Amino acid sequence: MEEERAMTRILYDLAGADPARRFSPFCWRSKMALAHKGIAVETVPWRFVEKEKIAFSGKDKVPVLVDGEHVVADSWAIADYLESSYPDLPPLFAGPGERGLAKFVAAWTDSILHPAVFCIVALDIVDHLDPGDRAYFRESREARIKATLETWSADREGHIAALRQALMPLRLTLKGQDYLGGSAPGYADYIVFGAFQWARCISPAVLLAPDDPVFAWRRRLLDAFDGLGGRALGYDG
Ligand SMILES: N[C@@H](CCC(=O)N[C@@H](CS)C(=O)NCC(=O)O)C(=O)O
Repeated sequence: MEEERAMTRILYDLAGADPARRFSPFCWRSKMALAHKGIAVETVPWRFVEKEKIAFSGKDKVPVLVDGEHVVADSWAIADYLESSYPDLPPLFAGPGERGLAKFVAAWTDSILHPAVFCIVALDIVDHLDPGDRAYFRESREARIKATLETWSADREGHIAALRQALMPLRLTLKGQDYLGGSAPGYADYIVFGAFQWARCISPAVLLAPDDPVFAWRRRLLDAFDGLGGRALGYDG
């Protein structure tokens, strides 16, 4: 670990059994934000039970960014850190107003979108986890949802229909503009995109219909930054 930290810039990034399978929605926010700014980073695969590996950050969750002397945990804190430390690189927020609105987007994503995606992909996550992570993931998530993952994720088709319904505000917005911030992508887009990357990297479920404006928006973001998202190990759904 000391060796890893001695290197310039590192992002601890949740991985499955295959270290190339990087499925954390929060880590995707940070990876897209770093790419948006054109900041190179080495990502280090991290598993749920490897708490001691990131204990130096004071947190038990990823993403954790180590940038030279600076250690920043939490995706929102990382976005703020990047904005304030690299003000000359392309901004993640067009201004303080857009940053404020992005807080709403994060709250909507965390409270509505993530639960809607989780009930579709929960069992696929278990299937792709490192064996050492499986019991921890199941116990911690079942305690949180107060149900078994199997009960929670029964009726996948019904959950996909409910997700598509929940996406209506996003769909209506993206009917009239290419990105949430207008004509160019910004941090609000990466927040929402992280949820779709979570699903795409871990589950063969098809979340979006090809004629949905959300589908075209996701395609644009999959192709951004030389296909950073699109090239990631995952499925085509
Ligand atoms: N608010 C945090 C949430 C980060 C988070 O929940 N990360 C998950 C991976 S997607 C995690 O590390 N979980 C560890 C655990 O559940 O023990 C952020 O925005 O970075």
